Amino acid sequence: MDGRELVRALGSLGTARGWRAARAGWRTRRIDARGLPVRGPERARVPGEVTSAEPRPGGGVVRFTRSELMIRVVVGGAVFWGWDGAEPEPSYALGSAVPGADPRAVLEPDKDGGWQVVSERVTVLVSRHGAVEVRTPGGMVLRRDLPPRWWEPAAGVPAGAAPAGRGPGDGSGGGRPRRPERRWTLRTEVPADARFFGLGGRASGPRLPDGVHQLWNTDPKGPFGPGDDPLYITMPVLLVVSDAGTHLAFHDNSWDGRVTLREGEEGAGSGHDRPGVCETRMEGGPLRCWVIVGKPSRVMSRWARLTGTPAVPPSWALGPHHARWGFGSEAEVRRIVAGYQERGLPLSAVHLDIDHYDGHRVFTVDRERFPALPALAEELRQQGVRLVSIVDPAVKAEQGYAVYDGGSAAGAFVRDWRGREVRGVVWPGWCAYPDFTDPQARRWWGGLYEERLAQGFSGVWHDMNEPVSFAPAGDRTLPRSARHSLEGHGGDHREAHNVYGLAMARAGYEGLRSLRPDERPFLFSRSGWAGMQRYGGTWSGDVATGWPGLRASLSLVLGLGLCGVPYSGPDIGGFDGSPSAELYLRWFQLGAYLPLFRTHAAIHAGRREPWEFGPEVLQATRALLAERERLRPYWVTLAHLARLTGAPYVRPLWWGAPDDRLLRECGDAFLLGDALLVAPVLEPGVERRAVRLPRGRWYDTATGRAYDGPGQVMVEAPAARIPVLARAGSVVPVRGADGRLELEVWTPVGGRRGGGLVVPDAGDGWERPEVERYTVRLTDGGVRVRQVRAEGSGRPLRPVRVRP
Ligand code: NBV
Repeated sequence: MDGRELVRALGSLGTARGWRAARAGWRTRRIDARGLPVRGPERARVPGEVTSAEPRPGGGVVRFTRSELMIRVVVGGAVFWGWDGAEPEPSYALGSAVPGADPRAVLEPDKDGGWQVVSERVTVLVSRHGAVEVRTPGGMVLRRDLPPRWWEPAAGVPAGAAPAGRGPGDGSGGGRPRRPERRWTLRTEVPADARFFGLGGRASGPRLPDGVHQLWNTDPKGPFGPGDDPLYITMPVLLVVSDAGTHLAFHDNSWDGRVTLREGEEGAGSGHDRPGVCETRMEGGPLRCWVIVGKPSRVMSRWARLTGTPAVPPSWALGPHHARWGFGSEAEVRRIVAGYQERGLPLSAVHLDIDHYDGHRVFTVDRERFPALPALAEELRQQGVRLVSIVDPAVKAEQGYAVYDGGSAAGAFVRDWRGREVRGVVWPGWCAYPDFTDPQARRWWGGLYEERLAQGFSGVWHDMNEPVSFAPAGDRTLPRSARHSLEGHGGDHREAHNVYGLAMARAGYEGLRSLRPDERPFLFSRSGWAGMQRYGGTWSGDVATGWPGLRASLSLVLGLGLCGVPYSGPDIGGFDGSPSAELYLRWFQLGAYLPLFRTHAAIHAGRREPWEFGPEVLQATRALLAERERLRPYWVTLAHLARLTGAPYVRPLWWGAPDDRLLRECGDAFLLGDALLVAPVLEPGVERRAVRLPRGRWYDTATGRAYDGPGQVMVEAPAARIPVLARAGSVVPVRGADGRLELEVWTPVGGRRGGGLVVPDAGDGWERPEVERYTVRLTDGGVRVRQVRAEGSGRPLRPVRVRP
């Protein structure tokens, strides 16, 4: 416990909740002391020498004296490898249709006594001692995994034996597991110039710094900044970008772990390159990995194919949201909505936090403060404003409370090794936790959303699902020995923890889908794991108010996008305290160009309404809100393109040019789709800022001034403006003055073609709108825009406006 923690721990003892939390922490330790396997002396094991190999579809199995490795290239080019019997499934990350083996990929001996699988997109080489190298078809080395190392009880465990928690008596029932899991370590070398991205939502990025990155979803116990790691969403998904190529590596393993990164150095020591190193250590679970190689767009499209395409939010969710912990009453909600309307500020949604619950009980309403929620919801809906509800997983353990009684009767709550319901402490006091890894519990939970729909809510916001149980110190979550179903395989919280939020999202999403089959659910979740995009998005969590928090907001959104989770955004203004007018405005400017555009703050924090910061801020936010609405068709297009191609809406500048080293370093600007480059101001007192441009011509959308990339330029960024540049030749669908979709076309450079895709809004149901394709050319007669159709290209049917 560090000093800060100790002070906080002692302070919390002064309240009833603090005492309960202290008891919960103590109970957790006691339960774990008896419920976790005892770790005795261990010894390290490596695979040994290669002995034989056996071809199988897409690759084959290579055997070593003490281990075996299976390699499979699947259709589309992703590579899977797994040690000691690990297969792609079962997996929480993978979508419903895991691609089949690519029959053209064949295992064959290589000249050094090892084996190789050559496929169209990638070559995998396995050395005699179990090192695995991934190369491009041109022979460039993208990564080299050294032979892995396992730690196992010194007494010896046969290679490939079933891990703990899988045998009879070791499942979700009870009893101490027979023996500990095998921990493992894998050291990977990457090119000296490689840069690392991803690992879930990280506050210090998007280029990940050297050092240790934990893989354990964590509520950081208060507002966080760039130095805090880990946060709510961790995932073993790493994107590695180097001159040799880009690849994504995913260790499909939800156990507690850590990734230690060290960037390499070119020409280090006697002129040799020092490779970059990534060391992955996991406390248990399978040693298996997916590797996807190619251009960033291709990598992300394969990743979406593997883990499922991102849910498309309903169009209204792409508009502005206003949230607040502590509205406290219907009257206050009305006051806020009226405040927007009176000032001509568009608003799409209002979010109600835990203060609208009855005594913090999930799926209830405080009837004194919110006596007629369905009527309020309807009234707001008439005004074009939706209501979104927070949903916490912890259920007050109180007999007579229908949700608790129902969950208990359904056997839906997590139990300890003795078979008793696990208790934790959250807002309502002592709570039980649904086991979302149990399909039956998910069904039960999903049905509860009927109550939310009946209250008039249009979407849900999952919170506290790391999951959190308050404790004055240490890990604020369930005991690691707590039992989980894990889809019937049985296991404990060490394996279930990181997928808890993901499984809760699944429960909510599937519940909403079956309750309201004609509408796409709107769901976003604080915690999650690889694959969570199938069910919805996320948000920053409690980002600290301050300039570092503003920077962290962008890092989170970019990093999550590269892990396949494209819909997210920060609490505009930060979660705690009171931002200055300048900071609030700069945050609002950034938020207006991120997928989830939402102001939010803690119960005792200062105001976050745009009119609370003076007339200049109000005027500037009004313009931003109007621009967000004007760009709504572009946002709808980006949401559908994320579904179709896996490309995040918000992309790093190196997206189209991963070999541009200067762009790889650049974390203070981003691409919004193919057309726009957004350069937010992330520091105080700035009037102009440097922007690094990718290749091509870029127009400042405010002044029309053209800049040619690659290179760095200075652009004007006075307080009221966020620099946004448009790529020459791009087509941006916008909402015209009459509300119809128009094409804003940015003049291409002479002799170069441009173009773009547009996906019209087909409502909030499941209809798949047709993608429109446009080409743009600069001819003697001016800018020529054509729509490409099956029967040949022709004039676009939509109005066109050429800019600048
Ligand atoms: O429900 C209250 C808050 C919520 O406003 C916030 O957005 C979440 O990240 N919640 C955390 C729980 C309490 C945090 C101190």
